[in-house]
Amino acid sequence: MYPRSFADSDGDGVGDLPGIRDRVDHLSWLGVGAVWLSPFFPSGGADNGYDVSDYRAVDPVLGTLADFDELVDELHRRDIRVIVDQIYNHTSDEHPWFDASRSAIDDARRDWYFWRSARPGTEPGALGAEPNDWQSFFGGPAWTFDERSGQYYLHLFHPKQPDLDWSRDEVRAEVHDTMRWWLDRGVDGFRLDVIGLIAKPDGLPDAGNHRSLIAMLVEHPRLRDHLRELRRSVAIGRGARPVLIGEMPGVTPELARDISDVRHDELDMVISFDHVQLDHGRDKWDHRPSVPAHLGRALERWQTTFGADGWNLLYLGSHDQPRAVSRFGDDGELRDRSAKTLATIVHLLRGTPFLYQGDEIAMADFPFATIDQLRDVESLRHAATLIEVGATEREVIASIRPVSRDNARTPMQWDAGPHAGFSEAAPWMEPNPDHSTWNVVDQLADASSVLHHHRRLIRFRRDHRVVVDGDYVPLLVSDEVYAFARRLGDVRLTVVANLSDRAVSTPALDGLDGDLVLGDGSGDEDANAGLLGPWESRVHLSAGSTT
Ligand code: ISL
Repeated sequence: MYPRSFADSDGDGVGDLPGIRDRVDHLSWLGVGAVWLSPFFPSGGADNGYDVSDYRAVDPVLGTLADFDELVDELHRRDIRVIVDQIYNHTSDEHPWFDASRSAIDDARRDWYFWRSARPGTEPGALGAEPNDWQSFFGGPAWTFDERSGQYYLHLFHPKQPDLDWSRDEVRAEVHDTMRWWLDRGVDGFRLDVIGLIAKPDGLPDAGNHRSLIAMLVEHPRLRDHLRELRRSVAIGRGARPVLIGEMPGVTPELARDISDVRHDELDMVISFDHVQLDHGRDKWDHRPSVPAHLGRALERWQTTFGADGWNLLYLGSHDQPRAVSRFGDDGELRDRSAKTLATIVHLLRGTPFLYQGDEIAMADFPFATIDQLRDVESLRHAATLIEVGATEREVIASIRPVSRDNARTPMQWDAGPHAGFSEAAPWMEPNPDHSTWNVVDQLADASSVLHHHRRLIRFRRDHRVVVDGDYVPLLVSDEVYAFARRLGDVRLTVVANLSDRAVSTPALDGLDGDLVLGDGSGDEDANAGLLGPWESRVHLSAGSTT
């Protein structure tokens, strides 16, 4: 969850930790096993908390450490585990380590970060004088010139997010220490922000382009050494093994499988990106509306590459992605159905499903119309770049709307009332006007809602070992249909999903004669067994002696 957008307890328009505590019933009713909290630490404010200025404190806007402890207790009382986000590829430029580092060339912390002089033969600070050709994720060079010391520092993200040098022993020791400190406070695991980017090749060679840069970093062998060392050092002397989830843009299914293979002692799960980049052209702004069949193919590729090894992390939405129902489904007429079918797939594949806040009620993309409705640094930087080359506001919005991270960050839609029940005051981002019909209260009252469907899926997983332990059996990926089975002993679970807005004939597949255990509530399955309605999905279980 994204704490700023989940629930506001003190009426300042920004979500906070006590707000989450007040809503723990929702999580517990739904049946979630763990929550991953996006950053709530003091920060430089450039990237909504992903630029940390103090790793061992709470941003006063979001609460206090006492609020955090209370939240952890409350979640633990409901058997919900707590995963905190840890951001160590970079700090904020306002972190005391960076203050020290930039204070003088001979400061003891100078080499905790990457400082380099201008390319030989160039004028320091001039265009093209950056030490190498690396580009930042948010656009523009990944280097910023520091007038005072006459050198550049590296930032793969915003200039206010300087990269830490993980080859320094002291840096890694600080990271391990801080993670142990959070474990001592009672957390159960970590989500490691862009951990795939921490190992920088010696000499920082040119990369050619952004894709090659990412590949060069994520494939760097030293990354795996860092991960093993981190696992050993944070887990040492503890009974329970903290879960480690690493975010890795550019990761291949083969690498993710190996890194998440328990025998290698690196990470438990890897956040991957293939399936959320299907609608990217040259880059994310070069948007190619997604073809649902491609989603089936991408998921299938990951499932079959993993086979029985490693462990997949399954997700369709996050705080960095547009809304799943808008991107992969149909947020018009078929919103309810497509959201249910997408959920059915994600919950029943092999791996651990991650559900992003609001997706449980099929929250959709925001109808952005003006630039001042945007908040995200990435969207705003892109808008500025377009305006510089003469784009109109309408053109800017058209480019940003289907892909902006802002889509995921609008306030959680609790009810149809003012501010969607998120806050008593005007929220930091405008709530989606559709909260009048798409909200938690209304869906709670309707047993056929998307919300109830998610709850049934979560229960189903708890009640049926085949969902957790079963093998993945590929069945069919066509332009409309994605079908797969899970098999454990003589139990077979068969999932068939129509990912299109047209009715199609039900494919002839083994397993469809099993009991229909989960439909999408559309009732089509009774009307015509030979057809799969638009976005309809069915789940059949042929139960043997073990379930
Ligand atoms: O969001 C993206 C593209 O729109 C990704 O490239 C994203 O920047 C990348 O996955 C890294 O994300 C993580 O680190 C960023 C932060 O802005 C994201 O919110 C976070 O999830 C920098 O810390």
